Amino acid sequence: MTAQTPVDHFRSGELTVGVVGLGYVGLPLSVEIARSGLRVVGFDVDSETVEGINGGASHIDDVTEEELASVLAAGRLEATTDMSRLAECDAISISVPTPLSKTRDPDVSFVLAASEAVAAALRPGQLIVLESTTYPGTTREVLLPVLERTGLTVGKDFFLCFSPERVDPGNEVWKTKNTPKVIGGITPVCTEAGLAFYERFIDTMVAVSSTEAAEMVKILENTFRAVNIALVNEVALIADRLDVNVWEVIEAAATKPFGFMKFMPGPGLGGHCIPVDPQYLAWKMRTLDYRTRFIELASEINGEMPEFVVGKVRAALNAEKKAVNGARILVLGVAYKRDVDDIRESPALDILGLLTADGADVAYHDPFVPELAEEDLLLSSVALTDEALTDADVVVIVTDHTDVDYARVLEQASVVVDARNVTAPLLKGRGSEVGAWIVKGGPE
Ligand code: SAJ
Repeated sequence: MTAQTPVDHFRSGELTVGVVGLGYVGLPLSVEIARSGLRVVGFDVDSETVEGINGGASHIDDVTEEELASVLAAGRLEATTDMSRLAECDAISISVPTPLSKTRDPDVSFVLAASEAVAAALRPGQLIVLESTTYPGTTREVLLPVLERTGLTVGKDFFLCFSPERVDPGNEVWKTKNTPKVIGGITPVCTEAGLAFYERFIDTMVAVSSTEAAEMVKILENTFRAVNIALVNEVALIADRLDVNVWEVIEAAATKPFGFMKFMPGPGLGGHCIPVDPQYLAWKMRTLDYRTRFIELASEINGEMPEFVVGKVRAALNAEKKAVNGARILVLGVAYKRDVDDIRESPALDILGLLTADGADVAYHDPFVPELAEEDLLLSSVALTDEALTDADVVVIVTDHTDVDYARVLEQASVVVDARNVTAPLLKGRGSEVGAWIVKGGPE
């Protein structure tokens, strides 16, 4: 019987796994690991989250209460705020937030706090994997020094990898287990240990040569989206000046069966991933005296879209000889994208702010967002009654939630601005409003 190597231990040994951060990444990951037969201790600083999970309540839509109940009943998952229990864990995955600070710089304070907690409990043989999206270099420059202050040596006493989370909340097809997962270690044996561990519950693992490569993979994936969304937003600004229907043009271009990938213009770029991740790379490159021009340009163009939509509202009111000042404006949808309740970086907040600044009397309806309490926006979602629609001088569709009756909106409202072209199927064949942004009322 050959002696067990550390890698063998991760491949087939009895393991206790720690997952730090029980959000949209950590909780699905915890359940997946527990379902593979391993014991999981979930760590979170929020005691309500911890109590909720231990009580069988899932705060993450992608984890059903049945899935949670089954691993709790099997005794393979428990949540705690006691970070000292990290010492019990053979493998530790860190998926804590990596937001932007107020000055739009990376805020790695959550990663640092997690690293300190892991270091305090670090013992020989442990595998540590950072999953939070961050700039290339974070694992080696931020995590590694904190862990090596213990006197233990990476690649010998403990193993350290980066493996980007690829969770797409609400995606019914691609889930934690079946989405290919990239991983890169500080040393080759770190990568081997990471692969051996994740292969126990992830269908497809993709090894790369370093933590920097793995960090860069995720940033590329989301920068790709931000830049391509900015491209179609600029095409929208161009088409508007040429009086061309941008939505028609993109749908027709998308019939090309190769060499084209469809992105759609909209009111701007929202969410906690796509607007944020590229800025992590831009910041890192500024420290190396390099300007990431595509990222900056994409941010500039995506950032122009809220004002472009407000310009359409202004034009629609102007056609009725009305000013924005004092106008009653109803915004439909404030979440950052369809059928989610997340308002982080949502362009709707910019649009509401711009209209309010111009003196408009704004209201919003969003079935997923009952209350808004952002800086100087204190609003509650109004019921989408006929009266709410007829009373408004302009109704602006900013987020195209599925369960809104857009036919009724078109029927009841006198002026409609559609920033998502969601009304197109209803307007087909009824004249030029399709794809005009101002789809009812407005300039002749
Ligand atoms: N958006 C457009 N036009 C598009 C696509 C998106 O304006 O063609 C806007 C959305 O309305 C939203 C923002 O961009 O405001 C981001 O949209 P997104 O579709 O990229 O959705 P996210 O932020 O939920 O991105 C996540 C990402 N997942 C992770 O980073 C783990 C991304 O990698 C996924 O590809 C994406 O979900 C997805 O496919 O939905």
